[in-house]
Amino acid sequence: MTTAASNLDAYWMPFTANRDFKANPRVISGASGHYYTTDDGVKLYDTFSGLWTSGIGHCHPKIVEAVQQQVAKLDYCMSFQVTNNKAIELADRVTKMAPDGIDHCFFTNSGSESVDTALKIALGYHRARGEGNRSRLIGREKGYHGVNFGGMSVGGIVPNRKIFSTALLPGVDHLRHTLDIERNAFSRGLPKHGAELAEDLERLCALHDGSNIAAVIVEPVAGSAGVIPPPPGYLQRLREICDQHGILLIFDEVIAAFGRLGTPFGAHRFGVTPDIITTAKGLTNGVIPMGAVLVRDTVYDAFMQGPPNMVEIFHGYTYSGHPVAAAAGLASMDVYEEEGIFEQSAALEQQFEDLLHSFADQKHVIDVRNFGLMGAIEMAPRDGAPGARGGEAHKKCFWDEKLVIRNGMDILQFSPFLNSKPDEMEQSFAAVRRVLDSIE
Ligand code: PXG
Ligand code: PLP
Repeated sequence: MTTAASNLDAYWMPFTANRDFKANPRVISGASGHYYTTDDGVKLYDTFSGLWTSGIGHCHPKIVEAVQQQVAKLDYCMSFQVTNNKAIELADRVTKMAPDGIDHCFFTNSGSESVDTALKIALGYHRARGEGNRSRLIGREKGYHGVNFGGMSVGGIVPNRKIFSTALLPGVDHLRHTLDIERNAFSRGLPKHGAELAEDLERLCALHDGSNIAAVIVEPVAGSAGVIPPPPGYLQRLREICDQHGILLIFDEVIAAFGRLGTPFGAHRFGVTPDIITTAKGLTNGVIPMGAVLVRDTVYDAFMQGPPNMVEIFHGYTYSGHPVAAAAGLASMDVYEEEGIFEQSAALEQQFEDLLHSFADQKHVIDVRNFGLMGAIEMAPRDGAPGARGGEAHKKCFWDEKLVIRNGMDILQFSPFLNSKPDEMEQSFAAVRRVLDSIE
């Protein structure tokens, strides 16, 4: 790569082994469609749609044009007590795409901000209804809800929490995770066993009394922890228990929304409607940072009381509903609809599942999991060196096969484009196979 090493030192990279990276930097400077390019013109195939973000592909002309036009017309305007036309339009558009009953949209700038916003909305909702005692929040082990204090507290990925353990929110409990390799290894789609784990919520209601619990937050399919689809009936059961106890159900759809599961939202795919949905990533196809929290009428309406000249929720970001981000969002919605992106995603699911499961007999592989266009190949860790195999696979794919893949420790994750070309998807997995063949 031609980027001068001296330029690199100032940059403290997120979720990256900085020293290892800087010894051998992997720097992208361009992208088009399904490929990245480096400074020196090397073309790489992207197997992860950015970071689960860019399902339509990179630099889609329609989104690029919308952003260019918007930035020249209205670059920014105050977001509190004034707004811009594009934010209004996007809120309307996204809520129309959302499940029935989810009719209001609060903008943020990322998934992490969406999650912290959703948790605050949940607490405010109960308080507005005179149930301020409902303050407990329930997450799930292995959940990822971003890195801000609220999302980290309800999250369940140990290294993300470990060094901040004294600063986590009080009053948070976790359901057990549903990953059960012993019983469910190599399941295609939803795993058979584990629906009973939803009863953990009943146990927590019995312990604290359900009337003290504000909200439960789960990813419909856990993403970051290595693609953990729910057992059939699990999400339905969470919904039932929440209804019985007056608890809000939050689906964190930062990954699942906008076609990743072949439907507009994960909620559609599972036929379960939560009270609040958090999104980001695919909202703008990753082009401009933006997130959104979508809420039911009942939640919004609970805030709309008291003197009408008073702010109803003392919360918001300088860049909430940013006009350039909203323009990127609107163009993304156009492309999703005009190009039938969600239908394309659904049509690719079987091929993707078959390709992933062809790794079942590969050495080191102990599980393969998939649902929609989310997939993972889990390798056993090398003795005394957890994460080494996954890290080597990532680097070998990059350097030897011109393929960008994502690994979380020894789990390889795949998030193909929603409009992937079948032959390119096949070739990319053939390359991954060559790499895994070469890893001890
Ligand atoms: N919730 C969920 C369900 C996510 O997947 C976030 C919240 C946080 O979003 P921001 O925009 O603040 O990063 C996410 C983000 C991975 C990976 O390797 C996944 C995410 C981010 C980085 C890596 O799976 N998801
Ligand atoms: N810190 C300071 C000093 C600020 O003035 C602001 C916003 O005005 C923030 C943090 C929050 O920034 P944002 O609204 O971009 O999240």
